[in-house]
Amino acid sequence: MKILTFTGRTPSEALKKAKMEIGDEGMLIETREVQKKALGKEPLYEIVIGIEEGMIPNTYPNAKKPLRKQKPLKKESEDILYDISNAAKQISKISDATTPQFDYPNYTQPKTAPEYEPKELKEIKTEINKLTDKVKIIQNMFWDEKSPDIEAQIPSEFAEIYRLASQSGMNKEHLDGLMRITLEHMPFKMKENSATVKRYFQTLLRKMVPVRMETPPKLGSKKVIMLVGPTGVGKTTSIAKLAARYSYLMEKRYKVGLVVLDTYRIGAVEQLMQYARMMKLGIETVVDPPEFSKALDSLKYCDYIMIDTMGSSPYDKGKIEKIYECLDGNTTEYNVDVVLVMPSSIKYEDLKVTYDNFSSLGVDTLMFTKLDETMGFGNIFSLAYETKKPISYFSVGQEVPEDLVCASSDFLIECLLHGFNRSKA
Ligand SMILES: Nc1nc2c(ncn2[C@@H]2O[C@H](COP(=O)(O)OP(=O)(O)OP(=O)(O)O)[C@@H](O)[C@H]2O)c(=O)[nH]1
Ligand SMILES: [Mg+2]
Repeated sequence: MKILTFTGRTPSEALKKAKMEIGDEGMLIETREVQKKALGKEPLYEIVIGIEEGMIPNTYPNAKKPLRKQKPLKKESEDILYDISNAAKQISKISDATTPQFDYPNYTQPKTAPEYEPKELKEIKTEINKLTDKVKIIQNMFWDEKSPDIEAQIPSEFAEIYRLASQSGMNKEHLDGLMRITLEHMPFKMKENSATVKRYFQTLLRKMVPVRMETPPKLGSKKVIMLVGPTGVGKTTSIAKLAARYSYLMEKRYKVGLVVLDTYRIGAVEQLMQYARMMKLGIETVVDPPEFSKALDSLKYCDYIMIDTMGSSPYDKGKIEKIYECLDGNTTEYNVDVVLVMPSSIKYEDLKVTYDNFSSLGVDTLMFTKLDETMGFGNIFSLAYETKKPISYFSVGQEVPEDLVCASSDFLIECLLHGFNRSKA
C-alpha cells in the first residue's frame, strides 16, 4: 500500500491530477485546504490517496527509498552524554593533537608527504593552507553578529563554526557554553586551523544530542505509543507512517492497532480511519476518558498500539487535561510512551513553551516534523539538550510511509551544520 498526495486550486483539480497520474484505482483518504484564498494568493487543496503498490502505473514517478533500506544507526548515537565538560575531555583524549581522527565527511586526511618532497614544496603547501584559512576568517569577519559575552576570547579560527551554529537557531546560552568548553578543552594544536575546530565542535555536538534508539517490543509484551502535540504538526500522518513501518516495513511484521482520542467529539477519527482501512488495522475510538483502558484491552492481540490525539494549542489546558485523564485512568498493565510531536520550523523559545505546556503528560521522547521545511536545526538541538528528553523520530516530508527517519545525532548535527539533505536521511 502506498499513500500519495496531490494538490490543486480546487479539490476536483487535485483529484483530476491524481487520476491522470495513477488512474482510477486509488482510494480517497482525505481532502484538506492547505492555503486559503487571499489577496494575491490562490487557494490550495491537497488530497491524500491510498493505492495498492501493484496498481501504481509504471509512469508514476518512483517512490523514495523505503525505510528498511536506511542505514542502521551507528553505535555512537547510543552514547548519551549530558555533561559537556566530560564530552569535551573525552574527545580531547581520543583525538591526537596533531592527527585528528574524526570522520567529518568533507574532511580529507592530509596525505603523508612523499619521502623525497623538496623542503620548498612543503613550505609552499603550508603557506597555501594558512592562506586558505585566512580567507575563511576574513569571510567570516563580514558576519557582524558576535557574542558580546565571549567575543574577546573567540579566536578567528572559531568564527566560521560560531556563525554556522548561531544561524542555526541554537539557543545563545547553549552555544556560548559549548564554545567556552571547546576553547578550554581543545588540544592547542587543533585550535590553529578552522577545519579541525569545526570537526571538534561537530563531534562535541553529536555527543550532546540525547537519542532514543528504536527497540521492538520484547516477546510477550507490547509497545503503546501516544503522539501528542499542537494542532497540525503532523501527528496523524506520523502515526500512519509508524503504523506502516511496524506492520510491514521492518524485518519482522508486527501486529499494529490504532486508538484515536476524540474526546472533543470533533470527528478527528475519519483521517486515521482511512489509513486503518488501507492497512487493514484494528482501530478504536475513545470519546470519554474512562473508555481508554477498554480500547487498549480490546487491542491486546497487537504488538504495537498507536494512539492519536487531537491537536491542542499549548495554551489550551482543557484538551491537554482530557488526554491526562485518559493516561491517569489507564487501568491496564501497559505503559504508555508519550511522544511530543513538534514542528522543526518554530524557534527554540516557542518549542520550549510547547514542551512546558505538554510536560504534565509525562513526555518520554520528542519527535520533530517538517524538517524539509526549515533551514535551521539548532532549535531542535537546544530543546533536546535543555530538556534532556531523547529524540525518537524525525519526519522529513508528507509522504506516507517513506518520510520518516529514526533519530540519530549524526543526522541532526549534519543538518545543523550543512542543511537538510534528503539523501542523507
Ligand atoms: N512538509 C511536511 N509536511 C508534513 C510533515 N508531516 C506532516 N505534514 C503535513 O502537515 C499537515 C498536517 O498533518 P496532520 O498529520 O493532519 O497533523 P496533526 O498533527 O494530526 O493535526 P491535528 O490532528 O489537526 O492536530 C498535512 O498536510 C501533512 O501532510 C512533514 O514532515 N513535512
Ligand atoms: Mg490529527
